[in-house]
Amino acid sequence: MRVIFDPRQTEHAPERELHNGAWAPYAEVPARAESIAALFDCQPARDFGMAPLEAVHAPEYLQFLQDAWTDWQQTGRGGDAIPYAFPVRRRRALSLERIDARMGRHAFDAATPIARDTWKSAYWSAQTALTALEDLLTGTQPATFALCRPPGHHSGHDYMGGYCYLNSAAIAARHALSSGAKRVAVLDVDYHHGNGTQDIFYESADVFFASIHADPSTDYPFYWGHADECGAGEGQGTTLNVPLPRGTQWNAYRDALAGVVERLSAWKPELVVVSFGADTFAGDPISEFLLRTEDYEQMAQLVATIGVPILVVMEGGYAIGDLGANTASFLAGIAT
Ligand code: Q9C
Ligand code: ZN
Repeated sequence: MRVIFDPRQTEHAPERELHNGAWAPYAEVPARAESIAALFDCQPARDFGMAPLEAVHAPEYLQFLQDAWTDWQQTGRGGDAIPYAFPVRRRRALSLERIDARMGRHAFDAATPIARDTWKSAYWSAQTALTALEDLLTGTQPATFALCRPPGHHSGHDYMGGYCYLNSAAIAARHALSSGAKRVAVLDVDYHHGNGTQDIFYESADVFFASIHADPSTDYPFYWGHADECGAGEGQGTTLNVPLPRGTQWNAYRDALAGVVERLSAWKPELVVVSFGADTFAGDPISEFLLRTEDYEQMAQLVATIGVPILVVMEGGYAIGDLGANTASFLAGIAT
């Protein structure tokens, strides 16, 4: 399997996050990516520039991500920039200058700090996905792996959240369309619903977004990912959400995935982008599904039955001691 990993992605290192209302060490640490990279012969990212990012994210949001840490430092506070006040829906779309207001305007949670090197790492995370996409489209292999960090699937058109700043999977999917693909599927198997990706493609007929995730009635991100969210406008019917209860094991997960794979196969995508999170693992410290290492190989084999090229993009997974083995298990199943 061709694996793209850019070491600049490990420079992003926030100190702490607000986890269930209390300060906790930041779970999305550089060692996550390093523990996976150590198992493969990785190639660095190539630079596709800003245009593919601008095709997904608002220019003002991209500028905000580049400015936020410096602007925050200029208040004299030190530490990571953390949003704490949010414009609730129905407020006017005010465009305020103060960094505190800009933080809230571009975030949906307080769990996603901006540290000194956040922009650099997020930029190279997106470029990692673009590089793996190009290698997939120009090569002969059935799949490539973008070892992205920070993750992306909670990030929307103009917002960050859930450890995500730039939506690398969405950026790759849209770049595939601009490179000539007509129908691209994004299959999100992270424990958490991929709300950012869903929002980005909610009204798009050329991208099918399907997600299996913890029921948002009980789990983050709460306000997206319910089974009745099916897309809108031209995208009506091209969003599919399958929420599963806490405690889900492989047998029930497999049945849900089989149904999703059937729907995707019937839609006939030319390419599948898999948002792969290993936080469905039984030992994950922040999640409540019960998959085992060997289940990931079977999961991938089922996904591979769709029979089209597959770009695997790394999302979450926080059991660092098992993350490499779980990811390798998935990649083994994709390639066989
Ligand atoms: N107890 C990804 O896996 N923590 N992001 C919320 C819930 C944020 C997870 C607190 C979890 C984000 C990419
Ligand atoms: Zn997750």
